Amino acid sequence: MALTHFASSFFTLPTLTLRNGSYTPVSSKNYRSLPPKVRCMVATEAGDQIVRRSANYQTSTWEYDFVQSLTSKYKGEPYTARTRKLKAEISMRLANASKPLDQLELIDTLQRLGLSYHFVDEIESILKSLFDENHIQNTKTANDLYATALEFRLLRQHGYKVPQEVFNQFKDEQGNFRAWLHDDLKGMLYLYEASYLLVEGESILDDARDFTAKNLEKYVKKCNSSEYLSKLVSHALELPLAWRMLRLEANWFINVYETKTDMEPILLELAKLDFNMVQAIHQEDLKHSARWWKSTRLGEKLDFVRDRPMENFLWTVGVLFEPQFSNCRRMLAKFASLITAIDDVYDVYGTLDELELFTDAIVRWDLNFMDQLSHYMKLCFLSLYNLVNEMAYDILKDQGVDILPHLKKEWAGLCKSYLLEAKWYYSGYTPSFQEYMDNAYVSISAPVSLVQAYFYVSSPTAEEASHFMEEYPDIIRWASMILRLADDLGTSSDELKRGDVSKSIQCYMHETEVSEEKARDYVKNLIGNTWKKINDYRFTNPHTSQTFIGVAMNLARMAQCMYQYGDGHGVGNLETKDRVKSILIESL
Ligand code: 0FV
Ligand code: MN
Ligand code: MN
Ligand code: MN
Ligand code: MN
Repeated sequence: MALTHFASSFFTLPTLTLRNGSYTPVSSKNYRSLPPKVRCMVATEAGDQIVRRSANYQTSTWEYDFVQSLTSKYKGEPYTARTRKLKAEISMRLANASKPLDQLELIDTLQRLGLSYHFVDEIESILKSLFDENHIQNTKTANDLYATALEFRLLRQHGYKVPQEVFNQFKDEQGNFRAWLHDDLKGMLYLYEASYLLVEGESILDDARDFTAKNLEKYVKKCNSSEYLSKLVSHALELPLAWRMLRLEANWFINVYETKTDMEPILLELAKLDFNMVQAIHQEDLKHSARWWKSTRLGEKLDFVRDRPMENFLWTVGVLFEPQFSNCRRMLAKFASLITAIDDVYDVYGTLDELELFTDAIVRWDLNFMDQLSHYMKLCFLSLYNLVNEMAYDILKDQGVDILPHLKKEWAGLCKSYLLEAKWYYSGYTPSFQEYMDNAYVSISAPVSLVQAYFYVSSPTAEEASHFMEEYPDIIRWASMILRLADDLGTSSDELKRGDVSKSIQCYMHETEVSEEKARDYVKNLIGNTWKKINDYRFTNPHTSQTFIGVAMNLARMAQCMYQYGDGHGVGNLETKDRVKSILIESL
């Protein structure tokens, strides 16, 4: 094997056109002089051996038989009867609470316990009337930071844009938050959580976040960490409520709420019962999608790919957990397993020639093209072809809409973005940060996943579906960017070691010549700024399906969860194992 076997065409410029305009090379500075650690080459003459890279991924931690053996007793009567009774009692409490603050506290607790999806209409009507009447601000709770921040957060979470100026009353003449607030721990915690509902340019909330974070950190250092409020504070500083994966948060909060001195047993009982009943549904969805993945035999025949049906299913629970979305969860989990495998084909195993042929086959969506593919690529192609068609058939029979053209377009887009990265890799090219992101928000597979989820959760007519695809709402891009950036923070160090394209951090370092630490800070900052755009999207697009907006936000949350402690997806670290256990295996 010699480097000369590298076809010179590897070093020609990529020619693909991106979704957002055409590709332009920057300068020779953007090219490596030699290919990186070369462990992969293409056979240019008969008899040449193809040496491929390997990611050395560990085998799955979860045995197939173990997954299939999961069962739960929390099904059917008498659990549903008990749930109905508890729900009715809590509805009464929501309606009869005498003060607005009592109602708000109850709503907050229901949300944190993962129960608010049972009380959507009641909560909406309470918040609407609070917003219309401006209750808290007009009453003597006005100078209560805790009450003001709680109301602000709940209203913003539900799409009401309360002005940030409600917090001006807590500032002095110089515009600083008043000194006495330092002693109001609860108020500061609630202001901190509220500040994450900000949109671009809201400097009062930016200041509020910095001010409260600084003071809460001081407090945490000297507090008794076993107290209820202290637990909430440490938890919030780790990751704010607005960015947390809902099911994991509910599971955590139920356990903490149980230790609260004045907790309400009826809320705790329903929370546990509901969590367990929903978990029973998740287990069936998990078993279904794991059976499908096993039946493709891709994990076994393509031994270089990540075989992660459990982790892939966890993603889908992060995206939508409610019982009625079983079909969507099952389909998204199957796709996630396939996407994870195909991503490894492009990033690790495939030769550039193979990848070009595969991309071509997907773009053409043509079975006749299959005989051009090598054996392992035929497996990938046909399983993907069948799954996409299965999904299109699902929607056609259930909703009467033919979405196959939309799905084909998304998949062509994803594969083209994968191929462009592969070309960058083989030509030793480092794109500018912007050029990288314009492609990488697609190559993280979030747009494909969100578009697919959209057809399930919004049940659009043919016209609505076409309109959606033409408009391609910005929130798809913002959520996808967060997934991409969080993934790069968690995975790019290993990716570069094994030989992969420069990711956001490296592109930024290359472009601006800053340290890795600075580049990572930049990326983290960008995640925060992208959340501001998502928040704004909700206020300015009241006609977009709220369920779909929730799905997009949940994908961003799930990304921050999965990569919170490094590569929770590919490596299957201890944190992911614990999360899988508490969400999918152990009942409360
Ligand atoms: C990430 O892997 C990966 F496989 C993802 C995000 C797919 C599963 C999840 C969903 C479909 C939501 P990796 O870090 O290798 O991805 P890149 O794009 O960096 O190669
Ligand atoms: Mn990739
Ligand atoms: Mn990859
Ligand atoms: Mn790659
Ligand atoms: Mn990655």
